[in-house]
Amino acid sequence: MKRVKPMSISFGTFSSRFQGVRASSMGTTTMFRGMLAALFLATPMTLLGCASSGEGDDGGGDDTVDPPPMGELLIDDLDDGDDTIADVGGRNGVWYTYGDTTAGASMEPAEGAEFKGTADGAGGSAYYAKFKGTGYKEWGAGLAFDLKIEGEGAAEMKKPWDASPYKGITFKAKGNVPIRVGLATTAVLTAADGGTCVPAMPEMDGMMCDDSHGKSFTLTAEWKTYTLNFADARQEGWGFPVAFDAKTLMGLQFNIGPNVTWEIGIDDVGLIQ
Ligand SMILES: [Ca+2]
Repeated sequence: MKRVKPMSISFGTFSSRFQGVRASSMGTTTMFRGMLAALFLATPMTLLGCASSGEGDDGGGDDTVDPPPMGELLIDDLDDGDDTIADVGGRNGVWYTYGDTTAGASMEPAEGAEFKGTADGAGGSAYYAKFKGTGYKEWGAGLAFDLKIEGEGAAEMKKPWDASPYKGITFKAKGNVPIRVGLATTAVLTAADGGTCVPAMPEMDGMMCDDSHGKSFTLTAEWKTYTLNFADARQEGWGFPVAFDAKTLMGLQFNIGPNVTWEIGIDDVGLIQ
């Protein structure tokens, strides 16, 4: 509880909570709420904007809608409307949402509810992942999916998926707030989430774990294609520092900061070579 979160981070979501399979793990971390609230109040929007520049991120101003990732590169285009990512390349995880414990806060899809795609996706496609909410004041909320699940029922386990043959990820997005896209790996996740991170203080539920590598993106009202190269993914800096290891990718997170009313859309998530 002595660590100091640096102010130079790009987007201060502590929401890198990677919940259990099908969002069954509700043990939300609530520490640092005051610290994080203060951080967000102190984080100027200009910083958020600057954090998303460079190397073709933010779509590069291209207004056209790119085709969805094809073949083995497709992680999910949502177009089957269900909560499972595309059954390609041994990937079979599910979409879910999570948020902090602020009383009165709400989001849709609700935490713990089965995720469903929303009609009218990017590029005229059938469905996309719509995520909206309001009232979260601690660290915010997130939309995420696991990449690989083995076993069923009580034996379900999240497993790493080897993304090292690829350069990064791509996705289409629109929305009214910045998001931080996190690449959760085993080194930052606790055992409860399929990882190897050991909390500094076990009674504090994940302290200094869950600081996923990632990057912030500023969205617009129109669908745009964004990319996140693995080489550009950074931890926010408040957790145990670890090297990014694409061999142990567990899932992707689309995180929303606190104190915003948001509505975002995600579609056509894939890998880039
Ligand atoms: Ca779609």
